Amino acid sequence: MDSALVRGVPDSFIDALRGGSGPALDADLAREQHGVYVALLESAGYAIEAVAADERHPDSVFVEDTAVVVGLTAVVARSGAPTRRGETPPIAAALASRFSTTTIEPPGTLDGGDVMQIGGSVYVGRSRRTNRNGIDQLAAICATLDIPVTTVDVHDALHLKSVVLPLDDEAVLTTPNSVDEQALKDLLILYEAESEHRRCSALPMRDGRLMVTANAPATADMLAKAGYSVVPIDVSELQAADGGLTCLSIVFREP
Ligand code: CIR
Repeated sequence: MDSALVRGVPDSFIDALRGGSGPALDADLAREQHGVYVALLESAGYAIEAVAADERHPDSVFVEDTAVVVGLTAVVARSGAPTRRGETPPIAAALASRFSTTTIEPPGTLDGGDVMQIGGSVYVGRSRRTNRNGIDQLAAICATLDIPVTTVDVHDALHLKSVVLPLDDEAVLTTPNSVDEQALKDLLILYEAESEHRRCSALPMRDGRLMVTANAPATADMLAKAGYSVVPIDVSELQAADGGLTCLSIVFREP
């Protein structure tokens, strides 16, 4: 059985971290869009485990950043954003009931949004949030599981998966000039439409459909022509706080 761990949107979401400026964030709209996202995952057959919203942590809806499941191990992250480090305990507890658990220790930092799993390999973004020491700790865990790890320098994005998104077992959707693409040479790279710079996020679901953000119709069209079964979804308010589709869940197979 495949499960998705999600977390509700707190009212404090209006204070979420964001790289740029823009209109004030709207927690009610974010909650509504998040509800559609969760319903879509449910319609694809995921068992949903919803962790209660946490008012003390405005960014806690972006649950992907708090932990990574590799094999039968859950790695509890240590965010490069100190204000996000208190988000992990309930997520760690939910995962500890299924997996053996280990934690990224200081001075390592790692955000789950920098960890991409595709075709049996792990790619980790070295970014403002994830440092060398954090990557080394994750790589040591993966080495015990025989999972190859490749570091990808992220030049111009918050996280690796802000701009490089797995579409299936071999292809990624990428924003040009955002990461060291040489590190992705074993993957098939599809590019986001130029007119939609940084707008597109995508999430492949277990039933074969591909969630794609509704504000990137040209990219969605390209993906549909490439054979993907695209389902558009509007998560604009969550994107306004620098989130994408992957960051709203931790998806795993029940052991
Ligand atoms: C942050 O800056 O941490 C949040 N406002 C956005 C996190 C998005 N997470 C992700 O892409 N994995």
